[in-house]
Amino acid sequence: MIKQMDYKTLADRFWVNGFLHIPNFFSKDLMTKLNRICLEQFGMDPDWEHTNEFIEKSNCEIVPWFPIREGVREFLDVDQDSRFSQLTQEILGEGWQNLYCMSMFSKKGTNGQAWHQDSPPDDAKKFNLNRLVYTHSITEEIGGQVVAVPGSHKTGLITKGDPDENFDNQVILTPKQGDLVLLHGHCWHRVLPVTGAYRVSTNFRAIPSGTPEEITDTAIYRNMKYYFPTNEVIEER
Ligand SMILES: O=C(O)CCC(=O)C(=O)O
Ligand SMILES: [Fe+2]
Repeated sequence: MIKQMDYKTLADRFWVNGFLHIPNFFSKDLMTKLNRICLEQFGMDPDWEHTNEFIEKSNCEIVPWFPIREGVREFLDVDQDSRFSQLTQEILGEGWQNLYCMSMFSKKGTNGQAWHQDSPPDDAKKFNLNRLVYTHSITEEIGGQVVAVPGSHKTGLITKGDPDENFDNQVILTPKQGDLVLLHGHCWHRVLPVTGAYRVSTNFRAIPSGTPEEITDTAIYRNMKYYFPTNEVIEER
């Protein structure tokens, strides 16, 4: 059980770095159940949903699925977990909202995702919070580690440059089954290539009060801005 004071400490740590990795937040039983549901949905070789242009430019080779939208109630056990909500409230404040729950599948031999921000950092108060739940362990063999730059949620637009550059101050996270990773949408982040059989992560995205629901329609990469509703590169960088 996390104590009230601990939520405050965790939220403070989140706000310093723009991300926070909490081991063993959810039970292995629940995670194993959700992972099985994801694998039943995706299989091992799902079709791409994105355009070739997007995949080439963003190195983003994931297939998304929205289980709660599809009525898969098992995912509500995460969504409605009171510790999960309390921690979110401590980070985002009164009036925060769920945005959507998105599971992401990557096949063996895919590139992961290049450096990006999930939403435009024009206004520091308007952003998405990624609440990433790992239903299976990420390991060295599987690949797909999450990489983030501490403090980059406070520095505005991600710099132009090599989509997969190694930064001296980057931090590599290797979440295990049941771990929770909280990641500010303006914090620079990427996912390393997937070398094992497959990789699944599930993002329970949330927004603070005053943030429009369309905030994640536009994502920023080091080489482009991309607009998902029309699958268009809206700016080359
Ligand atoms: O799958 C992950 O670990 C991170 C994916 C990501 O970049 C995101 O959900 O915004
Ligand atoms: Fe992201």
